[in-house]
Amino acid sequence: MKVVYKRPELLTDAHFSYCGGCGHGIINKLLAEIIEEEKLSEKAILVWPIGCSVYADQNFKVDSICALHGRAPSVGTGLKRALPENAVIVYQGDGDLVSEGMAEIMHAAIRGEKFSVIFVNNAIFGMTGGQMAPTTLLGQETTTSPYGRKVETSGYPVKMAELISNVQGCYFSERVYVNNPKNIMNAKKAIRKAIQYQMEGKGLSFVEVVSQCPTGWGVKPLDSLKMVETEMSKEYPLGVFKDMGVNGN
Ligand SMILES: Cc1ncc(C[n+]2csc(CCOP(=O)(O)OP(=O)(O)O)c2C)c(N)n1
Ligand code: SF4
Repeated sequence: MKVVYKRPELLTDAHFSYCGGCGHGIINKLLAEIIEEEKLSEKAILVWPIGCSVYADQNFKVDSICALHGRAPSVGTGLKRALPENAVIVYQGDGDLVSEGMAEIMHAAIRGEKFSVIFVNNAIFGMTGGQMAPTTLLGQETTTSPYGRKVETSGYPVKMAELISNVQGCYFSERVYVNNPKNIMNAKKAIRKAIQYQMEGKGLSFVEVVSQCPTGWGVKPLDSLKMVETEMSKEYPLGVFKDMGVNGN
């Protein structure tokens, strides 16, 4: 019988600790597939954040390290500078990257550090109980914005993929979704490209993955998939915001 799908060998037998319907599990699986297909199993070093994905190091049979909240880009910087032949992949949630660690990621881009970032934007602090993040949508109800996020008190949602694309040291920035098969395939292409650019010695490569968090959003998993199109896409459109490999912009 022809095998059309199998679990990536790079994944352990450990069960993912994510809630049912969470986007993190899909992104983890894509990452495992790409590392395997690009034959980087011996070279990949994953830098995990603080957040729901913190236990993912139990899922991957590759070298990894967990950084303090928001500090993954600084850990990635040290690793990549010390081990330039390795593939350093920094994985961060939106609370971690935008709230706690905005300075770290921006300065890593400003310095043109040569690692890849997978930025998982679910518009909420997932692990700690669904509090408002800098990426929370206007009007979105969270445990710390029970009447909806307001501009007057909390400002505007941060569009990281656009913002970082304006930094000279950023080589590649794209936003993708993981809410249906077509978008998942495109997400895989973007993450693969980011890692390939790193292996070619280019500057920072950044992929923002808009990810469903049914638990934090207080909806059923299927409805969370729809909300990516109906709610998240208005603030966070799909797009390639910078690709120096294609047009040098
Ligand atoms: C310095 C510091 N501040 C706060 C916390 C508490 N904390 C742990 S996880 C987390 C939220 C993570 O949210 P996000 O990065 O969006 O990831 P998600 O859980 O949604 O995947 C917070 C605030 C911490 N561990 N360290
Ligand atoms: S709280 Fe949200 S981000 Fe965390 S595992 Fe559950 S669905 Fe995923």
